[in-house]
Amino acid sequence: MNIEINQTDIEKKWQKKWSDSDIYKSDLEDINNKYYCLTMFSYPSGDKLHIGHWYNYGPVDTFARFKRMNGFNVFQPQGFDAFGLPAENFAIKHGVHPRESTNKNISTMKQQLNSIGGMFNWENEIRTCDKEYYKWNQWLFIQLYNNNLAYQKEAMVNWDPIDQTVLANEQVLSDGTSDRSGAKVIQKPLKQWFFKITDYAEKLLDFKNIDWPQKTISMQKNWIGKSKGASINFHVSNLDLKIEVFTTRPDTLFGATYLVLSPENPIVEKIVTNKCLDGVVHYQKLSNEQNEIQRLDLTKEKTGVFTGSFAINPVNGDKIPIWIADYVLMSYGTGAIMAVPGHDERDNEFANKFNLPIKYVVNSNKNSIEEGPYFEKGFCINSEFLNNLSTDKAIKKIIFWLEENKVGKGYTNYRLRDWLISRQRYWGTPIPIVYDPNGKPHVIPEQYLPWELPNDVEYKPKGTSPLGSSKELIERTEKIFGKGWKPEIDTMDTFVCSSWYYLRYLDPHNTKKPFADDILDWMPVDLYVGGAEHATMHLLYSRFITKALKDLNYISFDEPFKKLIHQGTITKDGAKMSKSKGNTVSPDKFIEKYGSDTFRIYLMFMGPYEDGGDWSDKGITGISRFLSKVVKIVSALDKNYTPDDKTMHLVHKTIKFVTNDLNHFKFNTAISKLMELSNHLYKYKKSNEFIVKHLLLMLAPFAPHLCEELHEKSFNLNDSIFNQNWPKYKEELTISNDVTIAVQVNGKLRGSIKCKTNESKEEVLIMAKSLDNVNKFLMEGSLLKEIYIPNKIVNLVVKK
Ligand code: ANZ
Repeated sequence: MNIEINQTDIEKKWQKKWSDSDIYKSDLEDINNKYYCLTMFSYPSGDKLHIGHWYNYGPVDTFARFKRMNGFNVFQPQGFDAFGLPAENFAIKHGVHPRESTNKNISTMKQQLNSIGGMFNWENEIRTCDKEYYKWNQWLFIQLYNNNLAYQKEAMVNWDPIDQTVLANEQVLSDGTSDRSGAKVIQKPLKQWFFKITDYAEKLLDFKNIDWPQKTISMQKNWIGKSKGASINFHVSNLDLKIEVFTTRPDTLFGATYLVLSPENPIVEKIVTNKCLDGVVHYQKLSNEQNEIQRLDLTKEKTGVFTGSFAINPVNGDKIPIWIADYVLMSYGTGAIMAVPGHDERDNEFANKFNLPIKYVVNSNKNSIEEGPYFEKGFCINSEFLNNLSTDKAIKKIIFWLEENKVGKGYTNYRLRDWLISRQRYWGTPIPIVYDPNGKPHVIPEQYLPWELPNDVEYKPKGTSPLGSSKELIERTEKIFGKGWKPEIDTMDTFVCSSWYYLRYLDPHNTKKPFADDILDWMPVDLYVGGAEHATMHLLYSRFITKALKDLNYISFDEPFKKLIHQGTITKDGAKMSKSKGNTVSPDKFIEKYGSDTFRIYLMFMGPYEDGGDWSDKGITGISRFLSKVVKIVSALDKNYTPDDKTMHLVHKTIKFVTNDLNHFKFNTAISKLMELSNHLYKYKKSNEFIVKHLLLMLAPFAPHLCEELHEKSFNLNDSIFNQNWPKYKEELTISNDVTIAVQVNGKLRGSIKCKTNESKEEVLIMAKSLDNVNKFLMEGSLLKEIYIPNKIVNLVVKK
């Protein structure tokens, strides 16, 4: 049988057949062997999918197919994270309504996703910009609001002057620029909505029940930034006021020689003396022009001014000056510190610059009299009842003392900030809040959901929220709530949409609830695959929302993603492939030329999946040749042919390795094993049903179209190869039957013999002795000793 393959034709044929026959529709009622396999959904922002997207979806689909063939009921949905800035900016640039451009982009992307030949559950597709979806974002907001997990406050925010919007801290890069527009981010006070993720700081530090990359766990831990220490109250001299500081080193309290407040701390106004007022106001203005990242820059020269007031150190009654300085942040701890210039580097620099007193209260050695700047843990000196105690012991003792004297307490601080969800942009979920004529916010009753995004909006950014320009929205609000009522005009951060979408995928058409209770047996997601850049935002928000929904009794699990894998980054000439850099490579022309299967395998063959690699199309013809060989092997099917032992051994060994590799997401090594097998089989120019069947079954998850076609042609079955079971191997057959044994005479190699593994010693010795080159020594001398190391070496000791 000579099989000819036209890759384009078979791709079309099978994509249609798969879609018509619904073979990939998962039975969501059946949770036995459920496998929820999820890739992060994509932004329909630009025009097309690039190789990076393919690298996410192709290999994961291979894994999903492998799971299916192993008897799992796989659910692999797709959808679109369709709200947000990229879509809106695209729309503004091309002069069309975001909905129109978003839907257009989605249909292009869907077509491309289909060309992968993925086993996707399109019947469960979601688009976050559809009101059927965002209605439930609003529902989520309301549940959080009603349970004190959503609140409004005025806050200094990161303002992006190009995109004209507020950014979350996570969206500001370390050089103080926006990660999207590249603009220099400035600070601006605004009334904003927040989700109270900080209530979950401690719970979010528990990673016990999830299998995630260690690096991502560390990044979340650092982001949450737990610090244990104490809060200490200092009375302001001559005023009925106290200043609370947070310190991780309360053991150094005897060395606190001045206090520093953050310039924005509201206490500053109350304590600043007339004489110092001008200097303080001027300094506050200067520090306001800088963002947190610049202020925390350790290499920056320290600046600050005296407030004119003094505080009392509670442990020794010392009167110490109160300064303000920009290295103290309002958003961390209490926005005030006790400065210990002997033992804190920043305070040391500051004290030296402004000639403030320095006291040494920690020493590296016990009982040493040496004094000087020392920035590590050690032993207390010059600290009365703490003297000679180690730092850790002294911390415990001073906290006890603080609590007993009611001037402070043990305190744990987290770096994590509440999640700012307000965006002053159009293309997002309207926040379900209206304001009464007195400006008091009220949550919109659920019966009015979805609270629709209006269409009559000037959506180009002008610095205020575009929803404010909608007549329809203002009229709608007054009609329902009464005259003088006003709608909230900010929209939600799109990370709200993605913080729970994995729940909605399971029940996307439910009009009564965000998700039905029984469908939740599908949670948590068994495998989640996506970029490592989401380590702190999306992946932390999702965990928070899951935990909050659990506490609100909507779900019964507290982690969304059981196992997490980050695909590596595909670079082009060393730089990350991305639309903004203009270095993307479109997969389309490769698919046209080589076919989708070849392209998918080529991507997976580039290197370890979690490493990614630099794109070059150099090796793609090699993959093409590999698949042509497979076609020839299948063409050579001869029912009467019996393969030799060596071939059988290799088939079993390959099944074993490929199964193991696929279980561990090692696509590249699995492919090389399949290549090795094909090269071997190709030499014989003949194959039988066993060989063809096993080769195709193993290759099917990698080359789904080709293997479906070859499977149909070879076996005339009217059943998909993906309804067949993954092949099993026999362990004993994976062990090779043949071994080569070295034969030595007096320790010198004289030849070798081939025999079966674990052949008897007698037989091996007979074979060894009969080698010409060995026999001649035996004839010339007398055999003294026979040494045999099983399956390895024969050594004959001969005396001349
Ligand atoms: C006195 C002291 C003595 C401190 C010493 C350190 C060493 P982490 O570990 O990052 O939590 N700090 C507290 N609040 C601050 C703020 N709002 N802005 C800037 N710095 C602040 O750091 C906690 C330490 O950072 C605190 O402990 C405080 O300095 C400073 F030998 O207090 B320490």
